[in-house]
Amino acid sequence: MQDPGPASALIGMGANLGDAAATLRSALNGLARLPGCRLLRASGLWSSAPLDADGPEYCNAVAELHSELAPLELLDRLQQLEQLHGRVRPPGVRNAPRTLDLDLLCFGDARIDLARLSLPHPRMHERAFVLAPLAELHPDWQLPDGEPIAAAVQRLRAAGQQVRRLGALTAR
Ligand code: A4P
Ligand code: MG
Repeated sequence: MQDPGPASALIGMGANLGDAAATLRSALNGLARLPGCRLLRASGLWSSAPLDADGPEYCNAVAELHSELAPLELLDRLQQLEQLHGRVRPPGVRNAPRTLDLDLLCFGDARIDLARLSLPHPRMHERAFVLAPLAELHPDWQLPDGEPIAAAVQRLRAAGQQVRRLGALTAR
């Protein structure tokens, strides 16, 4: 894989075990301190029911970093942060509840198709819990078919994906 060079990286943050809001604040702090990265901005904190999954309500957010790390190096760092926050992956359980999930949504306009890293994140455009916070950072974003992000959030809400903004997300 060719290194795409420094780029803006979008990170989808999620948690639904423990004090999810506190975990996302702590994770944002962790993102802000990653070597070779600079935190550009973060969305608010959003709440939603688990989608295609069981368990408690989720807190979600999206953060944007400037990254000088290559995409796979950044993914390694995100997985280390998940571990630091007590992430357990029960074998064979899809979408298990988690203390912290950090997905790499986009890395500039890099396209990567590896088992370890698929970019852009293949499910990001089907999910109101990703698109509603992303729309705060990039209101002019368009889905691959040209649909404006605000229209996509409205469509997903109308289809039953309720998302609610809880407030600001600040690093602690
Ligand atoms: N992987 C491949 N591409 C990527 C990428 N772009 N970013 C690999 C991060 N990881 C990527 O991930 C499984 C494998 O995907 C890893 O080995 C990684 O190398 P994981 O974090 O271990 O497991 P996961 O999070 O359960 O999988 P995934 O695919 O990230 O799950 P989803 O699709 O993100 O769904 N409902 C609400 N309301 N809020 C949520 O946050 N999250 C999920 C998880 C389901 N329902 C939800 C939420
Ligand atoms: Mg994940």
